[in-house]
Amino acid sequence: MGLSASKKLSTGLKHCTLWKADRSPACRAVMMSLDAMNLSVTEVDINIDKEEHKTPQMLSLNPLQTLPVFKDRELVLCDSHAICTYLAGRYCDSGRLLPKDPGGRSIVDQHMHYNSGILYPRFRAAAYPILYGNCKYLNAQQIMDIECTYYDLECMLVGKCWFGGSWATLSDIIFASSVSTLNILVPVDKYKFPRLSGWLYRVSEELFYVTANKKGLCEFTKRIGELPQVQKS
Ligand SMILES: N[C@@H](CCC(=O)N[C@@H](CS)C(=O)NCC(=O)O)C(=O)O
Repeated sequence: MGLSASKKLSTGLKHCTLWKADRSPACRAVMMSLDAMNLSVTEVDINIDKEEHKTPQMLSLNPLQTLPVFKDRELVLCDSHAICTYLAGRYCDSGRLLPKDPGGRSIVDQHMHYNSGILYPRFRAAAYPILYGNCKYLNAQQIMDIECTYYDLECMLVGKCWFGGSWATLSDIIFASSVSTLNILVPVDKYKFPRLSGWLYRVSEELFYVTANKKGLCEFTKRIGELPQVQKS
């Protein structure tokens, strides 16, 4: 990687607050976006296991009882994709993470819809029964559904190193949070999915991944690992 894994001096947005839990992939997407844009906000850690996301204060911000929650003065946003695009549009001039041209922008939107509509629900279906129920393993259907998404992503990467094109954009950040987490449940097979596995390696070398994804991913892995061995059948 070459660069130090410590955070660079960032632009502080003192009027912005992020309520988050590091083990949540949706929260890590926002945290990586902030680091990639070299922005910092007030961060409040919420313990999901203690149901701190369901307190009256949190419910008044987000009745959906999910994290992340982001506040910029009067504006409250409760979806990681919306938060990431808001931050890029409002506080990042370069257009590098979120292209300014409508075509490039809609490619990122397309990836976000895929993440929100396909990838995340499959993560939830596989992980929640283990995290919050008595389930101790993934069933064959859950594994197949996750591998189908790996296949989709493998196809999206034909002829490309990054999902958006020549460099990492918000598409890669959003997918990095989901795929690195799914990879704990169903490892990305480098023979079946060589492009996806190469991309996961490449994105894991990015500074934003090191500073904002690794710790929470370890927490998630530990939480899953506290349970008896996850069986793949
Ligand atoms: N579409 C939402 C999903 C948010 C979501 O479901 N967050 C999870 C954590 S990854 C959550 O807060 N779950 C609450 C719970 O586990 O009770 C987003 O991208 O922000």
